[in-house]
Amino acid sequence: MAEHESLEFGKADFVLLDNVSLEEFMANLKLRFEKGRIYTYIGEVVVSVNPYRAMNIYGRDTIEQYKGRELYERPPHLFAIADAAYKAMKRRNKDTCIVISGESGAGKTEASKYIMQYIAAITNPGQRAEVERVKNMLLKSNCVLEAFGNAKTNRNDNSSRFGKYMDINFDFKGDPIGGHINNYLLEKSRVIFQQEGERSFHSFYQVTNTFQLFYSSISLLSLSLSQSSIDDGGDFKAVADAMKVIGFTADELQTVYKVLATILHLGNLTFGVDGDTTLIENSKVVAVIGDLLATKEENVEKALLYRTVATGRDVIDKQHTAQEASYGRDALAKAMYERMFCWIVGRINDVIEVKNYDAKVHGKNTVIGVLDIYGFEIFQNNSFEQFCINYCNEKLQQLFIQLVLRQEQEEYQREGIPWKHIDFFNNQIIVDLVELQHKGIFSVLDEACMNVGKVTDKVFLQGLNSKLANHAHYTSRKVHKSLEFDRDFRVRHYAGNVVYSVVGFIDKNKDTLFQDFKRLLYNSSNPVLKVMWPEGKLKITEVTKRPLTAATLFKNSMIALVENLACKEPYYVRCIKPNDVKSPLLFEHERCRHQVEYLGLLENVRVRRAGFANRQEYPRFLQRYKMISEFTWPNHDLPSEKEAVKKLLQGCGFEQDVAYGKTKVFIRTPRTLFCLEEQRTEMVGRIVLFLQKVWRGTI
Ligand code: AOV
Ligand code: MG
Repeated sequence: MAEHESLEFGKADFVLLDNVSLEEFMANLKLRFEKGRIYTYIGEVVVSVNPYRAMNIYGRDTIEQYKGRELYERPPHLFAIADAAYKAMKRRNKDTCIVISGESGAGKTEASKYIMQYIAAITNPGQRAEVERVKNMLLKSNCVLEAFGNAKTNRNDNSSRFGKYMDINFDFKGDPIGGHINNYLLEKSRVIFQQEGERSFHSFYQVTNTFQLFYSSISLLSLSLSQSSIDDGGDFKAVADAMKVIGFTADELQTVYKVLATILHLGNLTFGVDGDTTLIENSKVVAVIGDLLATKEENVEKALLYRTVATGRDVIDKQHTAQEASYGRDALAKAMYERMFCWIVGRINDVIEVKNYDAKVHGKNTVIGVLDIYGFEIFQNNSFEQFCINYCNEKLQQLFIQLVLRQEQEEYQREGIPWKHIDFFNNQIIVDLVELQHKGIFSVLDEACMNVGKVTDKVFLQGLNSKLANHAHYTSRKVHKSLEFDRDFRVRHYAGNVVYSVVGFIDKNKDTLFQDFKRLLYNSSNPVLKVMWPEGKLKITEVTKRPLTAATLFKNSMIALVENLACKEPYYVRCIKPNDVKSPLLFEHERCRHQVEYLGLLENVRVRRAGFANRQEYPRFLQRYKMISEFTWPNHDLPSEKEAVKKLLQGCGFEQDVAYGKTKVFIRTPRTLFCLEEQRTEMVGRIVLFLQKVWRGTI
């Protein structure tokens, strides 16, 4: 139970609700939101509601209040969770991770930044220069990655369009000595297409603004730009400064701008035909691109219009149709952006990677991982990217189910306490629907892509229908006439139904980029650009292997991510989006209820309570409550602290409501904790009164 919070703000921990019902849960959540208490616990899980306004709760003074404290000593806060993860890591030498989940716009990215800021603020009391450098890099990396990996969507003005997992490494003193970022599937299709009301990646607007390019002359960028919430010009400077601090050279920065400019120019290229010949209609653009890419104009033109193919022993140049050329142009634009993004992540990793650390001398270096992914999303039109993003969220929900249950179970086992099972909706069935070998949607997609001859999205849909028509979480128009279009299929996700259009699935999964482009970029005389395209050095005859599909790569990366998280001690932040209009005042009951349900928060409370609402290590418990028992105040003469706690609780009549583990006392109902707290408050009052009298000499 968190101290310093009166009931006027509702219950600081949902475990303390009188009845665990949806109504009470919602009432408490709403009350707290309205009172500006955006964080509430479920045991050690933080439930966070996006306030959509600046809160004065992240400053230095607040950090000081949480530093080194136990979770229950202060009102619920992200800082408390960050501190718990940090303490577990430091005290018990454990690798920990903080998993932040919730749908798009719920506040994950903001939370991850506050958590990193907190960790940076509480470490390195000795002010070691190298540690300060590392901290600065870690913090600065956020701004850079957001510029290139975030965009305005219809759900969030600063939506993460890539998944991010960041490890922070600590030395034996508990100071950060480095880190590593893993990035997951960037939504690169955004480079060439944005839904109505959305924008491309922030980086494009930052450069166009700064270099005074005219939006109207750039066909790739949507025109819906009146964004008071985004200051592109100001951000440009901040990003450039951050990149310089991280160590990007002037040449590297220039190359980044050139890549962005190239992509924008590519968007203006159009193709036509003259008899049998495909040609570029606005060839002036080609010269500009050649210039930007430090390569010859004719090389650019050739790569855009021809494809080198090996037929037996011969190598020939095959001309594209106008349609193929447009496809190639788009693929090039997307690939250049994605490559550059991965290269930026790689460059950041170069500078933050742990160096000169000898575990034999200094002891194990431990890790806190922070996971901030793209949240579950449903748009008007959902494609391959949404499918991947939503699958990623399914995986994390599955992990939550497993770990939250497993953790409880393991703790009871470890402490020798019997455990009672609580049912969850287990979304494993949906995870399987997507990723199962041979039968899952990804497998069907890969199979369709392997077909020789003309592979169409329709073939893929037929494959789905023949394999999955009877699946409880799959529907298509063939099975269910309520779907609007033939091209659609619907998945019943844990967080809601999503209708996906199969259009583009095959192309996006194959993710073909003609080898000619890779060679073009590899042969650039700009060395920075060249290193982004190492495989361009292969000759046409050397390229034979079929690359893994986008779906398979993503699936493998998700499986690896989950394995990595599962072997760390997890801490959870569950973010809730209060409304769809970014209002700080509106608590839309239905929207919130839906999230509470699919996140499994009520079950989370039940599990926590069916077990025990509260658990504390014996010494700590005794320290707090010893004044309420004559057996323990001011000191006890019992053989152990465990015995002393037993005696204390027997004396108060709470024997029925508690269990004694090996190192902790477990308290079943919150009421017991209340009573203990009440008695403590009363005794503390009496003791203070007594001492005052002693000081005044009246006793
Ligand atoms: P997300 O990361 O969960 O969405 P963000 O963290 O980007 O969501 O939050 C969306 C917006 O909500 C931010 O840009 C802020 O305006 C506001 N916000 C969130 N948390 C806070 C907070 N603690 N205090 C004040 N404002 C906040 V996505 O990346 O789209 O899944 O893909
Ligand atoms: Mg985000």
